[in-house]
Amino acid sequence: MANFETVEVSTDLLIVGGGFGACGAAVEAAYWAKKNGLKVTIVDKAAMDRSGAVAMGLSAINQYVGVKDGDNTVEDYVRYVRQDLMGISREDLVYNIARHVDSTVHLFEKWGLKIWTDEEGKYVHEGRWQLMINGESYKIIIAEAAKNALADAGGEVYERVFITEPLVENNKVVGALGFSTRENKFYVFKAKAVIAGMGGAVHVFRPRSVGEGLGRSWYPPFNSGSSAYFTLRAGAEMTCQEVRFIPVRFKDGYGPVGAWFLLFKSRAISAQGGEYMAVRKDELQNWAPYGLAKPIPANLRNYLGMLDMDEGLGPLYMETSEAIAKIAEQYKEDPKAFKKKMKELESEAWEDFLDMTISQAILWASQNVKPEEKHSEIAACEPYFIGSHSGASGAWVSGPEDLDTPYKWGYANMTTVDGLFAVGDASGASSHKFSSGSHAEGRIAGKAAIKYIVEKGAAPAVDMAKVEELKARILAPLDLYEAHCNETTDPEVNTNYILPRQFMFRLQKIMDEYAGGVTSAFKTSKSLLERAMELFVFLREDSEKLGARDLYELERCWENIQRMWQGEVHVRTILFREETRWPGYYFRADTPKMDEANWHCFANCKWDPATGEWEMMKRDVWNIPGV
Ligand code: SFD
Ligand code: AMP
Repeated sequence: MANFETVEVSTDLLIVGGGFGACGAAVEAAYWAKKNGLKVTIVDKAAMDRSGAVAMGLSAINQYVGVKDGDNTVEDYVRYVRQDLMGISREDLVYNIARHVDSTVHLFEKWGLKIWTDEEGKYVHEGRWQLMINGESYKIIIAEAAKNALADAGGEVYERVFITEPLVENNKVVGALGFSTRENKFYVFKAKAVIAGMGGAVHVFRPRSVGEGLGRSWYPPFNSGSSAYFTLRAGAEMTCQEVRFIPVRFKDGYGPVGAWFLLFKSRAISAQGGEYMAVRKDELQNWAPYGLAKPIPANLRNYLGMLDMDEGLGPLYMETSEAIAKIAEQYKEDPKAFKKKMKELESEAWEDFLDMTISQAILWASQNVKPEEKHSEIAACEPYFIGSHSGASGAWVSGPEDLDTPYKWGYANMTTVDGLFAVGDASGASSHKFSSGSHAEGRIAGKAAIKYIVEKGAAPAVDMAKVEELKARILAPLDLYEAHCNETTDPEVNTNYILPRQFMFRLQKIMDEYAGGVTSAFKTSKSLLERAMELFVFLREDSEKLGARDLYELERCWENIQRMWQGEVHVRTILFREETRWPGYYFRADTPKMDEANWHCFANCKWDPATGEWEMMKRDVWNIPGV
């Protein structure tokens, strides 16, 4: 076996991941841990200052309810999420996050984040729920607060340690395993409770950009399905694994559209000039009641544009110049004021990208796009798994303790595995939490996890013989490569191992062609999905033959195994749900309609670590009474 030192770390609470959910968990858990003499440890595969989805920054905070200003109520937010997810959401979780999210945003401001304000000092809204920010350094600010809180409570931070397996004994989590991405060190974290916050997944589906553009995607290439893998392998029940997210974005640079649609009130049109949201309004009747209420769900907005593309009416364009001209029109009488407004709008347009998707600004510059003069192409991205945005996949977690919810078996945000909590993209059916809501959810889980440790936290009984076995399995790709690399002249071609890049291409081909990716126009069917399952048998078999040339490739191997699990659970769940509920995310051509009578429910599943068997199940949707 490759020679790796084993490093054992004992802690009370272990937080795996260092993104928005994890940072929220760290801040809150550190506070309660200090009061109770407990230790909190956080582990990120990257450097927390720039890790996860917000690495490049963001230009808006997408969840702010505005309770103190009387703008909205928490119940309004519950209705909004219900509507956007076509009726399928865990309203207890959405409610819990919504009632805490404003205080999280106020903390962000206190920690130094610049939220735009108007002349009266009020927050500038992008839309009803979104606030504009100067967010290039958003992640640094949030990570700094988490690190400060941990330092104050005597906690520990591990960066560049990649978490692979959960450690579970008798359905109780006792820690996690990982390895350093810089040195030959294998980590055994022993903990009384674990919070999973390792984001969502990208590159499960073949991305639009391949070859030299591989890695340019909307979702950050480094979130690889670790949360889904970790919770599934722990034996946790999962939910909404069929609900992928496909954002519409400025094409190829993946710049955000929210500011254009909501702040600038821009239209999107086909190459023929038709505004698909208006031209195809009648189609929305087929998706009643959700298609007929406002705002029209994100997937249905996508779907109307996709119908144009299917009919060969593409490309689709964002009418940026028209939108800018309309806003500036009111200053027309005063040439000086007009010029000033145009300059202001132009700079806002560029800042929107520079704050969060710099490559889109570079693409605009390289293609001579001036948004005030010329419209810009938009397109549906490849599918991603991001339960905190407008997707919903994640673990099935216990509801808030003080709410009369039917989904309650323990502490808030605890999965069905004792002591294992999930936040952000790792926790399912509570979409539209975004950066701020993920942080708020992290705070909720951080507090609950410490309570769990105080009340029930037993010393973790880690079976070191099992750890040794897992260590050998985790490091196996290095050994396999070493044993066979001299058998061929090109190390990329070998009958005894497969390198992670080729393995990823195989996974992506299956997902793209059979599970409704870009090249199959997001359409799939029972037969296609069943064929995907047949191909998965071979893929799973070959995952045991992954080879790694170095530490980086070892990480790539495990990232792709995690992607494979995310892909498989996705295929299984679309197969299970025999209807089409989220056209615009995926379309099951053999069951093309929404079936409220049979499928107004959650599609949940579970993998049994003892037997390796999968179980699929329906769970009822509960609406908060009176909401
Ligand atoms: O508008 C391991 N999001 C937006 N939210 C907003 O509030 N405003 C916006 O402007 C947003 N936009 C946006 C957004 C996301 C993306 C990808 C883009 C644009 C391009 C959503 C939020 O970013 C998202 O909701 C939160 O970040 C979710 O938080 P969390 O904690 O669930 O995930 P994370 O922040 O990505 O962090 C993941 C962490 O896990 C680490 N990690 N660590 C150890 N071992 C492993 N194996 C690991 N695997 C991953 C990561 O390093 C990271 O620290 S808009 O354009 O849509
Ligand atoms: P985006 O940049 O697309 O992620 O959007 C940012 C926020 O605005 C998210 O909360 C979206 O759900 C929302 N949003 C984007 N476009 C629209 C639209 N056309 N109508 C309603 N909400 C939107």
